[in-house]
Amino acid sequence: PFLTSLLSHPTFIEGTCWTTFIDDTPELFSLIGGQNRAQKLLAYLGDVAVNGSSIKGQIGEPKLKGDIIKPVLLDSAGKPLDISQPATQGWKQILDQQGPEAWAKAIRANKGCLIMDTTWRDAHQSLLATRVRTVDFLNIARETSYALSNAYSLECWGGATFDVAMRFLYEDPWDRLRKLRKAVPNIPFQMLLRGANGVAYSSLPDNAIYHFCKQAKKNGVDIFRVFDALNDVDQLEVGIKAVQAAGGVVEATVCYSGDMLNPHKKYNLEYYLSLVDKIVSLGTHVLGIKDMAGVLKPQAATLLVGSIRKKYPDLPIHVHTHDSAGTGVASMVACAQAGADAVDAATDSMSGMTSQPSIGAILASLEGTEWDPKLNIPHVRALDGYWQQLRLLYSPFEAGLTGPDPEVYEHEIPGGQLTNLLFQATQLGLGTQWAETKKAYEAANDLLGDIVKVTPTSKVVGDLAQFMVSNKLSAQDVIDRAEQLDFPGSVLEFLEGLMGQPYGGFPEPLRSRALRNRRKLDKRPGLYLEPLDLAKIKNEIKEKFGTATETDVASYAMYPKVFEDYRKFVQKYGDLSVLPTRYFLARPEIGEEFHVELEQGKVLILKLLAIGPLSEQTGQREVFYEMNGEVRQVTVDDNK
Ligand code: 3PY
Ligand code: ZN
Repeated sequence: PFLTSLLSHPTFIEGTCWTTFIDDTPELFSLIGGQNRAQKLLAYLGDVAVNGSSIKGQIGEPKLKGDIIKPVLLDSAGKPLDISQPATQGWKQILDQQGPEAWAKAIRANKGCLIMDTTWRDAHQSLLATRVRTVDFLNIARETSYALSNAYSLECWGGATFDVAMRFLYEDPWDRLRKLRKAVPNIPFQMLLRGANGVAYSSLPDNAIYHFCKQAKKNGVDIFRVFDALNDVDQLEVGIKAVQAAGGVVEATVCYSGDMLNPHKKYNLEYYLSLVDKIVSLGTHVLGIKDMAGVLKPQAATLLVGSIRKKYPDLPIHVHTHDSAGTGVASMVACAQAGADAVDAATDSMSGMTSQPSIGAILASLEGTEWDPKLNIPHVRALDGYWQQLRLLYSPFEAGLTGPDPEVYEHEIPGGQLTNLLFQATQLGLGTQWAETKKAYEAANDLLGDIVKVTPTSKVVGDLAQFMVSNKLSAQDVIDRAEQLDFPGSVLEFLEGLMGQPYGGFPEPLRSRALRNRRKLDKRPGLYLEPLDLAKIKNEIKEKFGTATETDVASYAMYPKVFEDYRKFVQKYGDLSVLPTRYFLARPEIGEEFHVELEQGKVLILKLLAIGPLSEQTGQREVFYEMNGEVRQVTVDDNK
């Protein structure tokens, strides 16, 4: 019967699958570390069958059980569009042909307000714990290249996606970038770079940032949104210079915090305008405004963008927001009207709340006006048909947000962190914990001097808030007992100066009391860090794992331990990025058939046949899979 099902299978009939058994044709398999790739995959599948998924943060199984139905884009005559090849025309072509300066001029000269789509980066970082996998972007990449062909950019890399890919998804972020680049050659790719912190949580030696940006550009990133979590210009400068050296588009960014309209708040229009002056003098192609918490109210947006536009008529402006309070669409429309050249949005079913505002709502609001982003609305909607299903596929990572949170104007928690903290509070099962955490976050921010909060400084405030809640400490307790308290590491790093200098200085006496004998940096930390020996790192990786590329070196420089753990995982289970998400996260039903395309044209047809009884002696079980018609068996430790 196995053979019959194989022979009648459409991929077999079309000749796209392997027709010979794996053991007979080992040369067809990529050999990694001497082991058969298919056998490694089975080891993973067997483990999931016995023990369930071990992906951190996963609660339960995907709600989506059936196949994902891909949308069909129609042409103006209502016929399916030929998308056998990716689209070839977009802003990327102008960038490649004319270079960053001319491209920025063309963006500024463009009539209308363009859209950056964040679905592939910030939207899933903010809603689904950054867990969306490469295979699920690739499956919609070609349609995306058409539907968003006039987009300013696709944000698809950087931020938390870099370490989460390795840490929790067992994927190489560079491999993701290369594959996506190939699949979408026409839309500029954008990444989020945390200035002198790269994609890490505190500063790295400058040469690591330069090396990283060079590799990012080489492997497919076009536009680098560079920010510093304290708006520290010295820290920002490191990122800006590194992107300039790599030949990328610099989108140096002002992080918006507080409420500019409130005269009692720390960050006012004057503060932002003087920051913009400094950023412009460092040489940026585009000015980014990053409202990471979603606190930029429409009136503030009009004032801020309008004032910058007046002062810098030729400077392209690109605005980012989160929809946490529900004002995202109104704010982005206000930005467009005040002279922004591009604003951020996410596909409808991955938008709203802690994510970006809905692309459909923004398009509807601007349609037919002088700010029209000129995207094909039916195509954009069709894409969302895919993401509706994906949202259900990733349901195990939903944080359980139920609606907008106007309290964000007080606590100012960035979108991605809000979801995270809510998730953790819910996990603890304490009904009051969430409200308490938000209040503590506000108090912690005040204690630290009302700082700009975005990765990594938002983590500092979050860690201090959780520390206060779990130790039942008031703000006054923290100050009074600072010399005795065992503060979270991130708080001490911030106070030491390892994340740069906050506007208005460090809080005293808290800083001195908490640091005790630790040093106090008053200049950017990179000045105190020895350059990394990148050649030595490469050799070490090679010695340990057999191969080492420049992008491996860049990963190692950012996250040495995470990178090593990831490579060890791959040695054991192979590259799992090709495994469909449903089977990555949960075991199939007995007898359910599914396919894994190891490489183009190399398809494994798999079926879980049985899970054997627990051996009392070994604590193991045998798992039986049918693979391309042959029964295969793996022995798995039962960890339950
Ligand atoms: C990140 O740094 O990952 C962010 O998304 C900041 O907003
Ligand atoms: Zn964001």
